[in-house]
Amino acid sequence: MPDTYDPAPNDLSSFWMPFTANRQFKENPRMLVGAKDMHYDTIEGHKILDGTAGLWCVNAGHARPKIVKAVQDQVAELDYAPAFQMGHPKAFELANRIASIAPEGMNHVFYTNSGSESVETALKTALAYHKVRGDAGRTRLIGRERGYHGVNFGGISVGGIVANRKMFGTLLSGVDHLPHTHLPEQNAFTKGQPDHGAHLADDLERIAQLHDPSTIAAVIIEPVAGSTGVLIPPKGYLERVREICDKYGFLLIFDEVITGFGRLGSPFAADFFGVKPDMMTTAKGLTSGVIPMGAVIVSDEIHDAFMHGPEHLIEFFHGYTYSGNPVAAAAGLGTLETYADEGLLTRAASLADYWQEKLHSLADHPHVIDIRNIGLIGAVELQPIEGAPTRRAFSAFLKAFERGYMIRTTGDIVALSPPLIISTEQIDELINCLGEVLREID
Ligand code: PXG
Repeated sequence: MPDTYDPAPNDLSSFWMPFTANRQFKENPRMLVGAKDMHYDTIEGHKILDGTAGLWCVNAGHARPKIVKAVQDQVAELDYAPAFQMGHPKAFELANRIASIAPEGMNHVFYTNSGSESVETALKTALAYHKVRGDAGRTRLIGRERGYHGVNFGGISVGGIVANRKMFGTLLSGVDHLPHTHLPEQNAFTKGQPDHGAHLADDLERIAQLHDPSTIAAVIIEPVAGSTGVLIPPKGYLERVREICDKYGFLLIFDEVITGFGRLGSPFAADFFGVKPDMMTTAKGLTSGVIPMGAVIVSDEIHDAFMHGPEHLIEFFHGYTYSGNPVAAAAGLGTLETYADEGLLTRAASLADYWQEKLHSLADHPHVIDIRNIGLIGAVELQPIEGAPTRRAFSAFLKAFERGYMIRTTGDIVALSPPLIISTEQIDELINCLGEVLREID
């Protein structure tokens, strides 16, 4: 480190920030310099209650001792090992542990470094799976309107968030989309899964007939759509999607980047809803956000289909320099151990009723047009200001931050997803703050 190193940056211009209003931020930066358990520390010395688990990832809370120690020890012991044609024990150990909490028959793990890479990996695995089985005509991929599957080309092609797609040309070909499931007229203010909307899954039948079922490789959906503003699957919807996939031989990919690792009160949304996909994409909670890491959890059937041919040959031409990186694997092991020690993968189930009641107490507050919740996820949708969409929610975000609370907004929706260690008193604090902010903003 040079002698002149200054830990407080005094020039913000070089860092082009992701998904950020750069000019506005740099005029008035919100700088975090520390974190412990449920709180961040700002550079000004204020404490901020983390109502969003960072970006839906810090499920174990911040700076948890076992994770910190696992990372510190690992970086000193084995910092990096080549990921191709070489191994190190912790990547195998972590894969076994992931398989042990995954649904039955999903015992294989392909490592990535992010949710976006998990999605690309799952889509490529689906295409290659059909090809190695001699069904190479299955090349189409089906996503869903308002879906978020990261920011790489496959992910934005099957994704359905217009702003994330419209700048980037023609995207992947051979993609179609199911309709989203947001039906505010019928379902507004539903607690948990809405009653109406299972029929929207039948659109997959129409898509199947339109393209011919034998051309479709896979369907990818978020069991609970997060990024778009928390859309909860209507009762019976996921079951119906699974049924249609089975009928025609489509692989079903659950994008569990947000729902994986305890967010709903079970290890995965697949467990929560009792619907088993063929692959699950994960990231975020796998390492509680500490070190970038993702994993695609794959059914035995898919994995085994690749294990043919001469044994000296590479079975799948895919992988990343950092697939199963030792420090990330150690972070994953420390994280899973913390989840197990503290029962965090099921803790949201015991908090869900309390969370739901508190959240829905905001129903009569100004600007609120819908409230949605499931597990430890909540969304409060606000009436947009006419001619200035997103402004109302963004001012709620700024006001909450001033008061010491981190919330997240997308469009005019406030999304909440606190670390799974949150106490009931902290839930009260967070929701009370949001209530006050809603009364205060225009
Ligand atoms: N799939 C899903 C379902 C996600 O939610 C990704 C893929 C991509 O993950 P990476 O690790 O490449 O970012 C995500 C990410 C928000 C928010 O505020 C959501 C995400 C990321 C950042 C912010 O809703 N989801």
